[in-house]
Amino acid sequence: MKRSILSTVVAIVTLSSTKAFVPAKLQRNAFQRNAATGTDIKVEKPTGTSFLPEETVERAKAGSPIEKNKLAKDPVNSWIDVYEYARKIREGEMTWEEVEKADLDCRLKYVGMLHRGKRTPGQFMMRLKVPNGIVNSDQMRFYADSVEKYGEGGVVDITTRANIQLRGVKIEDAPDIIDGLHARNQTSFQSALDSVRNMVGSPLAGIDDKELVDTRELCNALNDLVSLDPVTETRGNPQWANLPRKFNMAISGSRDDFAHTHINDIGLQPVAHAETGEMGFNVVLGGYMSIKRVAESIDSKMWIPADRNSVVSLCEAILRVFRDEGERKNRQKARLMWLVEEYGVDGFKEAIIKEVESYDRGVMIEDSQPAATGAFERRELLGVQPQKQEGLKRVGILVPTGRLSPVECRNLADLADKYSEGEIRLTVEQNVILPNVDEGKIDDLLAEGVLGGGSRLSATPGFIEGNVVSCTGAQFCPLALVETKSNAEKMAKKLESLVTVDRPIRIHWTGCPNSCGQVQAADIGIMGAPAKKEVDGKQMAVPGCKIFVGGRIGEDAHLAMEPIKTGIPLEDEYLIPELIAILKSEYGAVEK
Ligand code: SRM
Ligand code: SF4
Repeated sequence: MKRSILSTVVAIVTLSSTKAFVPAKLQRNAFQRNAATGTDIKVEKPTGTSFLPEETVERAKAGSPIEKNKLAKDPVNSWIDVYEYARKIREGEMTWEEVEKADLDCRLKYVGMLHRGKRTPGQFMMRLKVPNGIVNSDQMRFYADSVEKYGEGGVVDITTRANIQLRGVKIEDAPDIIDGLHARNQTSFQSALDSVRNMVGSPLAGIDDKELVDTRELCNALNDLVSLDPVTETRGNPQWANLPRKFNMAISGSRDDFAHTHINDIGLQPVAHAETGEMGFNVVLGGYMSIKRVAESIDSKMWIPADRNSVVSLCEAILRVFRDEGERKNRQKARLMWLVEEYGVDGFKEAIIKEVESYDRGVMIEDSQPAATGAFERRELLGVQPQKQEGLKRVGILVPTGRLSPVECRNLADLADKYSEGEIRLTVEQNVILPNVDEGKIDDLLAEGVLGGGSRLSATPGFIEGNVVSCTGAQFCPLALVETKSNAEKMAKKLESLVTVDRPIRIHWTGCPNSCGQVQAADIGIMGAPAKKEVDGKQMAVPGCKIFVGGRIGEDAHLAMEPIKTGIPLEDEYLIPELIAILKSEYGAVEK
């Protein structure tokens, strides 16, 4: 097993950092043009492929079309190409249609830019990295300023990985947005395609009276591991720029598991060591959702202490093995779970221990530890809730389906400046939390016009409306079978008016079987699917859905693998009665 040459450098960078929580260092632009040598990024950074062992490159050569694209021109080139394309388009030397097709559809994803060619030709979704889902008011206003010029399609989405996506972006504008993000300590680099995705942590980190681990520093450290070049200290880390597939990591900070560790490739679940009492993490592996397979994470039989060195080393080791040994031909079998199964859990554990030992950083991996027992109730994120700090509260605000207009972004930024020292936390439920609100100012906050009246944002939503999650759907996503966000928001309002429930009911929508909206984890999951209905005596194909019931999250997580209904037309007349019947039979709803 070959070790990458940068491992040692990364070790020095990660080990030398302080233990206290510090935000990732201010990032300089990854694109620093070398005046002497022109614009070839290869003189600035090695390629992603240069880190792969020969054997892996050979497999990639015979691999999927995406592997061949990555070999034909290394994805790290996109970090510079986007500037070149933008300049040429701005100067009238070319149009976006003339951008090399493999760049347009594939490599620009390494800048976080996904061409929405099917729905809005020439415009892109730009996905960011927001480690631990923490943003500030200045960043929120920057998002609004960046998309406003694109009119109706210029919106900002909070994603199911507590992340931000900017919509409508044109190539010629991308450099300014990327530079603006980097100046604000954020990036869009390595947020899509075969990259490590946004680091999910606890949205209550540092403010939680039941916290076991503060996930902020760990999420920042892992974000830096995968997307900060340890040599140039600029964004974009070639070492992890050619993975076999997407890779998800999540760190839970409490027994609530707000980070959803069970549906991530690596999930860290906080558990104290049974003998020493030291706080650490049980490591679960391989959770994912896709068209072909949906898998809950499995116990890796590993426990590590909850310190930065241990967490970074373990994740680096798993990533290294995954990068070099993962499947390169069949993308449906390339997620981590398949590699773990190939090794067997014990064999994989052995390989990871050996890899971590080779780093020589003094990290000890132990057997997984018994999880805490005793009653524990998963807590609420919406509304006014206690914090560990006396006199302060956290206030969870519903952002219906995670969609924010530029005006709503600015409204949130203003609220944050007024009540939470500019800080805004994003959740995987696509909502926000204002932390550290002075108890004495809660009434003022709740009385703010932007949280009431006709506003979409609310700190006191109903149990159904407040818990809707939705993927992007047909408005922008080329893979969608149906429209989701507008249907989800409308349908939740309707249900709220028709039934009473006595607890939050999580209804998730997803436009296709990729399940970005995580329908298998929902109380009720609605997945876009074909359906038929009778029109003038004839069966007509219409947009429809499958319905999943009974997914669970938290300590007792469980995925609902099979739909209980299929082929339901996505219209009130058909869907509402089905949902009301499920709400009544499974969740004790009473019709109004
Ligand atoms: Fe996803 C592909 C949107 C979370 C599983 N996902 C896509 C693409 C990129 C498809 C495309 O080319 O357009 C979608 C972009 C649409 C757009 O314009 O926004 C897309 N996924 C999303 C987001 C935005 C949904 C949302 O509205 O919140 C989420 C972005 C997260 C982020 O910030 O990085 C998103 N996607 C997820 C999740 C949930 C999670 O991570 O907890 C999953 C299931 C978990 C998983 O990955 O195992 C998920 N997305 C997929 C898959 C299936 C993966 C597989 O192994 O096959 C695809 C298709 C693929 O990768 O080939 C996909
Ligand atoms: Fe697009 Fe399907 Fe993901 Fe929804 S679930 S965002 S439709 S890929």
